[in-house]
Amino acid sequence: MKRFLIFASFLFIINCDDGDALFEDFDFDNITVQACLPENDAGTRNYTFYKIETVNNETLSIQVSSSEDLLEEGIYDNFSVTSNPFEYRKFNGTVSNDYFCNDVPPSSPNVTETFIANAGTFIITTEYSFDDGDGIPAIDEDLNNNGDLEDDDTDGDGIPNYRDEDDDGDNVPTSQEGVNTSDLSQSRDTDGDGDPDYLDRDDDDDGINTDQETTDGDANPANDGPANLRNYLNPLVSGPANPPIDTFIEHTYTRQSNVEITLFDVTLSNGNSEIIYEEFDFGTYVGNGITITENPPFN
Ligand SMILES: [Ca+2]
Ligand SMILES: [Ca+2]
Ligand SMILES: [Ca+2]
Ligand SMILES: [Ca+2]
Repeated sequence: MKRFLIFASFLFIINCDDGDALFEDFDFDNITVQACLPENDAGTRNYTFYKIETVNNETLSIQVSSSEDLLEEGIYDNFSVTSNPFEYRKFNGTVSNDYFCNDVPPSSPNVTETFIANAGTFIITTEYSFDDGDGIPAIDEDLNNNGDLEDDDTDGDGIPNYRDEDDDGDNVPTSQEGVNTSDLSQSRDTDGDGDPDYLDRDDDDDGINTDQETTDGDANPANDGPANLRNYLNPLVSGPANPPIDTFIEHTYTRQSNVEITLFDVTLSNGNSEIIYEEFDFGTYVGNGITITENPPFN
């Protein structure tokens, strides 16, 4: 039995017994993590997370059984590879993307080498990321620059700016308020008060908030007045809604789950040789975006 103790996630080993390359390179660092997800949303859920290295036809996979929804934000620990198989495989041909998610594995390509973990634990850390579709990177919606995205809520509607599609609550979406995404400081500022329109609830500074500059009874100020100069951008026209507008537009954003898998004290064995990792970063699975809709209370 030969043992290799590995401290990094990159490895090139020659098996001295027969001179063959044990692994072509075992470099999975920049390969996308894919997943077979459970269809049930209760009871035991079975996941397979995997990577396919297409140059040398190698795969890494880990099967996880959990009573919890691993796509929900949280830390899930105390997994053991003895009950959640972690495997390296080498094939004699191209491995298709649906190889792992089929109930019956395809007859080809054939597995030519397998290393199976016989010891080790892993932890799964799931974090959410959001996109409000306003074109502004989340980091640039951290207005007070304190590294906390949750405490920047310009309009006080309970939805922080980084996932608020209408940051100033004037019922004109941020994406339609002249944002210069390559240089935010050059974004449109109609009244020149230093607050860009997307963060200014009274865009023309006529004393009437933009959300109230609607004369046709709907909650959309962007269809009142001539097309080339809407009332909410014209300080000379202020026809406040009567009765006043008392609703915000419906807010939507997408949410993605980022599922990071880290293994510890892992021993991979093919029966003849063992490879030991103190820590192995499997990678992060990024789930499909889920659309979330909110109707924040008007203020
Ligand atoms: Ca908000
Ligand atoms: Ca926003
Ligand atoms: Ca505005
Ligand atoms: Ca106004």
